[in-house]
Amino acid sequence: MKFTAAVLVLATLLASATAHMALLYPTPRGGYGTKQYNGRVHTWIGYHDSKWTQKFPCGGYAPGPITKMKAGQTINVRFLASSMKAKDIKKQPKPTSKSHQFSQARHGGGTCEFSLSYDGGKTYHLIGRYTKSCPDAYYQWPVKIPKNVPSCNTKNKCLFVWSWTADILPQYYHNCADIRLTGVKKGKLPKKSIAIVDFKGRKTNVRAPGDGVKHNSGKGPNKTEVKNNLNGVYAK
Ligand SMILES: *[C@@H]1O[C@H](CO)[C@@H](O)[C@H](O)[C@H]1NC(C)=O
Ligand SMILES: [Cu+2]
Repeated sequence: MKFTAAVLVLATLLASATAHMALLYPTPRGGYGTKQYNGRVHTWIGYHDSKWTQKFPCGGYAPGPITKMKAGQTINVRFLASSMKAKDIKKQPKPTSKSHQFSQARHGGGTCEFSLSYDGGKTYHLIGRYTKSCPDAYYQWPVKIPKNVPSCNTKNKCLFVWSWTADILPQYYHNCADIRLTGVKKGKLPKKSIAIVDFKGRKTNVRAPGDGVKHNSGKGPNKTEVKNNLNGVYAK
């Protein structure tokens, strides 16, 4: 009995060490299915264990697979919860009932920001944002690449970035997908950057407002914010 309890506690600790959220599509550095995948991609910046320290930017992973994107294209972003089954990773799951769901460490939601970096994570250009109910693996989150951005083809420098400031914990997540972007001549990048908080050298104890839903799916993307994302409202 004692042994079983100890094993259970250990199993729970191990699960909680990796039970967070990550970018699933576009595939980030260190993401599911990549060579560097070590299960740590869904940890916050500053997380460390005996094998790994999650660093800023991009978790500290080496460049990964390249996703091609075009100016004006809508990217239907997907998220990974560590308890998702292969079939739910393969095909976008929809919330059907509260009792039959995979668990997601959503931390009460928070603010997700989406940005482009053309310099490998030195500077960021905000292109999209969802507040309160993000992230959630039971939904897709449309983000539009602005139609007037320049091309980006420099090896290892072009990134589509998801950052998340969680609600119930002061944790900051940062995943980067390597991209090749076909843009326009004399294009312009949005001027606003992203929030970069909650790790050493940055403003700490920052929590974004959330939806209060911790492990189940929430209500998904706010409809007004979907429109805003598709209309480039955040990409100024
Ligand atoms: C949806 O987003 C809009 C625009 O940001 C905001 O005014 C509204 O309160 C949000 N609705 C909910 C239910 O959070
Ligand atoms: Cu977490």
